[in-house]
Amino acid sequence: MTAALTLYVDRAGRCRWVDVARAALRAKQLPFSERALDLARGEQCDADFVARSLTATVPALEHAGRVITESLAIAEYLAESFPFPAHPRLFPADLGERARARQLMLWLRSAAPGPDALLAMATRALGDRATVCSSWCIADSDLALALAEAQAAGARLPAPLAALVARELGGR
Ligand SMILES: N[C@@H](CCC(=O)N[C@@H](CS)C(=O)NCC(=O)O)C(=O)O
Repeated sequence: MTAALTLYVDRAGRCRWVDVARAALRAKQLPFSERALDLARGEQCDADFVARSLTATVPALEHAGRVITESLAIAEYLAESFPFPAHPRLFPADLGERARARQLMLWLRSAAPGPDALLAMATRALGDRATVCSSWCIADSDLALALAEAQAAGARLPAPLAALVARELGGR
């Protein structure tokens, strides 16, 4: 039997990184429960959560006695713990494409790009495709969530980028 998966989320539902972790769990078709922390009230600073999470941030994934934070680390943990073919892939099988997905996800986190840089990179990343790599991977959800945030802040998305957002987040 699979150990329970618990995702710690922000109660306000405003954390894009939580959305990435949730998208990864859903893409892997794994049952999971959520525990909401009220960040405004500092529940992430609870001593037990700090000790177990190390970073005192959400998302945090609890599984088999481990607590993993950082949405990219959570996606990689899920990819390795629940591998293809028993579970759908989160990252491409091809080495170069896998590096491309990680490259894009790391850039979104480290560069924290403004709207102009984000839209320009996203346009280059898609080229004439609908996805960042040759088929869907978690970087598509990650990019769509970044674009949706920019759109909500007033950015106008070119049609291919709007289509990515609609496809990835349409059901929300
Ligand atoms: N790079 C992290 C970012 C996580 C993060 O910044 N989480 C915020 C909420 S969106 C948080 O937990 N903040 C709590 C705090 O700053 O005290 C990831 O990808 O998961």
